[in-house]
Amino acid sequence: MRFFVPALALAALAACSPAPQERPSAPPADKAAAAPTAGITLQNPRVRATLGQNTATAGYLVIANGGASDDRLVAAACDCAEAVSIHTMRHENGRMIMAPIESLTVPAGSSAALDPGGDHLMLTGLKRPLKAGETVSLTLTFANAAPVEAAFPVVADPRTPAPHASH
Ligand SMILES: [Cu+2]
Repeated sequence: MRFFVPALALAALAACSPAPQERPSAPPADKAAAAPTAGITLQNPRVRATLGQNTATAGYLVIANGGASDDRLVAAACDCAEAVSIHTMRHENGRMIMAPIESLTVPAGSSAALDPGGDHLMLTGLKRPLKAGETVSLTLTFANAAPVEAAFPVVADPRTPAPHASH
């Protein structure tokens, strides 16, 4: 008889398990109310210092979207470069290659991370070498949010520090 008890308990758990997945949508009212003022914020912006005579380099950052609806990064510009485009990395013939993309989605209440080896800003036609220690100003344009201008420090190594290194 006692063997039936765990079996019944399991059955009850199985019956209950779909419930948590059925209550996703409606965000709490206070969160929705706070959303319009949150908007887009840029975190950890940085640009890789140029090597030698290179006239191209890459920029990285985290774009956070505190708003209630998805947004998209659609363009970027820098006085230091002739063009700034949005690149992603994709597999092609077994290799990772850079490829331009029209826009980058920044999900509502979440963020898009541009990191070495992944999505990045591609600065081309640099008007001068970029040295570690200086900063350049980039303007990011979004589908919905107002343009955001930010200072991007130039760094020799733009890789994000491992989580344990920041403690
Ligand atoms: Cu690129």
